[in-house]
Order: sequence, then structure tokens, then C-alpha cells
Amino acid sequence: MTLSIPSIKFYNGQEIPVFGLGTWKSKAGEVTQAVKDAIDLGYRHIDCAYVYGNEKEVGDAIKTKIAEGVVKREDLFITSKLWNTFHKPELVETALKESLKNLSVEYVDLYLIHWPLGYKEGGALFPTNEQGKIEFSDVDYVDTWKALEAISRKGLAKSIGLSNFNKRQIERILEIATVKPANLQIECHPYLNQKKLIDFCKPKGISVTGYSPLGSPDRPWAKPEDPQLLKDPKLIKLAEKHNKTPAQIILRYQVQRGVITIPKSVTKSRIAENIDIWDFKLTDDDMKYIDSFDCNGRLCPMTAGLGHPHHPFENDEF
Ligand code: NAP
Ligand code: SBI
Repeated sequence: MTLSIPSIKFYNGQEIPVFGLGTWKSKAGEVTQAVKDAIDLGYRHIDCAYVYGNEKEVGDAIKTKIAEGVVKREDLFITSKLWNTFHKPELVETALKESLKNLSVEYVDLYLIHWPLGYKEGGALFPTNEQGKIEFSDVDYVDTWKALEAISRKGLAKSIGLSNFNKRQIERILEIATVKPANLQIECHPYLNQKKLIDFCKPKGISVTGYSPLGSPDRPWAKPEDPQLLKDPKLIKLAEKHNKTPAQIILRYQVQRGVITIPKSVTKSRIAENIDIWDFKLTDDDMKYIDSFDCNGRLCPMTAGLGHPHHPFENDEF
């Protein structure tokens, strides 16, 4: 039996399942099976990006599950993201079309500007100079947003949004937008609960997706001495109280506070475990207790982009 996942409505009426599958770091040789398993287990929302280098393999799973009649295209919610080397307005449609081709779809449900900072266009996804430093582009993300509005008008993306933008950067977009961002995707887990940025977005009708919900234990720069969210004794105790796993507690925490969550896994048993969060509730005290874990514990600080005039985390509190 497959589960039906709750959805929330964007300001424009489009619905997004509050729970989806992340695909960053999912190896090309594993992600097709992971996405097929996920769809069989009831996942309907897949979070993708050009820079993950695996959209073709994700697309193979989507194509297969549609051909098998397990799902129709309109049952799925597919997100992709514009990489930093494609911020020049004239590059945006081509970049999206490349993702559409790889994903084997005619449109994405949501297209995000992956980061507010642009990188030098035209070559490597991580262009570096002789000193190994990332080479930046001077395109303003406001001009990139105008190009996203154009692709949304063409129907190539049903909704458009932002990722890794701070409050001031979102305000700059809202000042000029003729199509408002429907979603902001940001790092969000108990060690970085993003209360201030979420409280800013809510009244503006911008939904929030939280990435790295499990603390991204497979992030390439993790050090053995780093705190490990899933091994936090406070969380383990709470999990025992509810007869659930630590992962299920923190995923439930997010959906219960209205944050869309996108845990990544390529392991069938974990893909099943992560979606099994609909048969229990955290109490108000549990929620406040998890809120208290916040310690500004950012895991994706984008250090390679430090010094960029549009770096989102360098000069602003949130
Ligand atoms: P995450 O989902 O917090 O953690 C993924 C890791 O947790 C993997 O090592 C996975 O292992 C493991 N895992 C999954 N379920 C588990 C469970 N039940 N018990 C124990 N371990 C479990 O990390 P993430 O990949 O950084 O974030 C999720 C998604 O958010 C990404 O994949 C991506 O789609 C998105 N994201 C977006 C941005 C952005 O800039 N917009 C940045 C980061 C992430 P296995 O896979 O081996 O099972
Ligand atoms: C990559 F493909 C390579 C590096 C990297 O670091 C920051 C986090 C990120 C990203 O930008 N989006 C992700 O999902 N992970 C990433 C991705």
C-alpha cells in the first residue's frame, strides 16, 4: 500500500507535497533505482539540480515509472535549479532546457535560482583561477530573476523560486518581481532551524523547503569531530519516547512546522523509513524542545564563494 503525502498550496494555487526525495550526492549508478523505489513507496516530489550531475539518471526512473503506469507526469512534483554559471539572462532558458531533456520532462514544477552568486559563464561548473579560487560573474540575480519570469510565462516551469537567498536579497527580488517567488529552499534542521527567515517568508506567501534535514552526514567536507545530528542523545531519547527513529523525529518536526522537507537516501530501507512519519505527532513541548537545539550549525556555508558581493551568509544575520 502506498501512502498519500500531504501537500501545501503555493500563493499561485499550485500544490507541492510537503515531503520529497533529495538527490545531491546520489551516485549515477544508484539514483535511478532510488527514485524508482521512492515512487513505488509513495514519494511524488523529487528535488533535483543541474549541478548534481545525475538528472539524466533521475529522468530514467521518472520515464520508467510513467511508462509502467505507476504514476502520470501530473502526479509528480519535480524541482530543478539554475546553476551559478548560467545566471546571465540569455543562458537561463538553455540551462533549463538541458535539465528538462535530462529529466525526460516537458516542464518542471519548480525552478529555483540555486544560489544568489553568479560564477564565470561558459566553462566549468566550478571555474577557478590559477590560485584555485572560484571566478565570479558580475550578473545581478535580479536580472536572472527576470529571465526566470520569462520561462515561467512560457510554461517551462510551473512555479519559480529562490534557494540560499537571505532576507535582504529576497526583498530585492520582491521589489521588482512581476511573478513572485513561490518557494525558498534553504538549509534547515534542528541545529539551524531558520525561524527568523521562515517568519519573514510566511506572511509574504513564500513557502519554505528545508534542505539537509538529517544534517547531511555524507556532505563531502564533513569531519569526524563534527557534531552528528542523527546521533544527538537528546534526539535519540525523543525517538525512543515516540517509538520512532531519530530521522523520523526530525522529518516530522519539519512538516509539523510547515516546512517542506527533502531527505536524500539511496538506501531502500531508509527511503521507506523516512516517509513513514504520518502515524504520530510531536507535542508542543517536543516541538519547543527541538527548537532549542538551534546553534547556528550551518553545514553548507558555501566557503568557495566567500568574497562574492552577493554571498548570502557573509554580511547579513539571516
Ligand atoms: P540529508 O538528506 O540531510 O542527509 C543525507 C544523508 O543521510 C545520506 O548520507 C543518507 O544516506 C543518510 N540518511 C538518509 N536517511 C537516513 C536515515 N533514515 N537514517 C540514517 N541515515 C540516513 O542531506 P542532503 O543530501 O544534504 O540534503 C537533502 C537534499 O536537499 C539534497 O540531496 C538536495 O536535494 C537538497 N539540497 C539542496 C541544497 C541547495 O543548495 N539548495 C543544498 C544541500 C542539499 P544514504 O543515501 O546512504 O542512505
Ligand atoms: C554540488 F554539486 C557541489 C557542491 C555543493 O556545495 C554546496 C551544497 C550543494 C549545492 O549547492 N546544492 C546542493 O544540494 N549541494 C553542492 C552541490
